[in-house]
Amino acid sequence: MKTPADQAASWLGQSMSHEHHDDEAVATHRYRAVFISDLHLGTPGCQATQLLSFLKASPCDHLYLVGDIIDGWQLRRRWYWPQAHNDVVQKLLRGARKGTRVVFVPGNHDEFARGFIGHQFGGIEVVDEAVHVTADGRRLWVTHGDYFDGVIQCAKWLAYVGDNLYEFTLKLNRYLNHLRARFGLPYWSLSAYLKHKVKKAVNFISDFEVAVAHEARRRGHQGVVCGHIHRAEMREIEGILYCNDGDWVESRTALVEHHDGRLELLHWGASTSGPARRAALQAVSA
Ligand SMILES: [Mn+2]
Repeated sequence: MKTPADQAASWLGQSMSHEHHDDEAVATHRYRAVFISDLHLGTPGCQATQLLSFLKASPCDHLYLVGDIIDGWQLRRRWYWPQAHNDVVQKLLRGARKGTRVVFVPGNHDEFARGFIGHQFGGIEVVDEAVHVTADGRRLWVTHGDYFDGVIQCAKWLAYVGDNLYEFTLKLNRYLNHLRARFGLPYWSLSAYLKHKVKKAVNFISDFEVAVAHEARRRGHQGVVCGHIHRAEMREIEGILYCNDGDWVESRTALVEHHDGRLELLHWGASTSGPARRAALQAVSA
């Protein structure tokens, strides 16, 4: 017969040997679904450490990787793959192994994966697009969004030029934030600010959003989840719920579905350090 001490020891042993011990310790929520995109793993801009802490704190039943997960464009030019990027991939694979349904919808930066539609990588399903049904029965069309980007579709070389300019802005951004951190100022995204200003001026964002929402309606869905333009958003466009889960280069945002079907756009802690801040999830929209 087991003594209480034996039972405690075996319970402790079990919990200690649990592979997710660390993860469970920081997990504050379990979501029904999590949507993330535009991680751009393989580039210095990717905020992999922050992403990893978000993933650890946000276990879920369905995880959608909505494109531009691994940046094949940048990797082809210059190989960049630090340990933190490995850790993210391993976390995703482990999630799939542990019962999370992980769905990968490739984007334009990881279009190499579009050659493997219908296949699985370690339990991660690769699909061209998906339909997610929320707990309250809404059908959300899941697509990266680059099919709506006229510039990228019509002239790929132009997109490459824009990409180089973007890389430069991100470099400047890292430098500025390094200085800001020294002076104790919080993180601030220069590139997000610039792009917001510039693209707003040419109405790119609103054109994109309306085009995506219209296509979702044409297909008979109640909403759409996309990424691509690195601008997190959740709003209704002519009766269609338009959701953009943002990115992990600038804004560190994710779309989550709670178990009652409620959708929420999350912005992962604005600071890069401090356990209290790390744990802080700020809802930017309900
Ligand atoms: Mn993209």
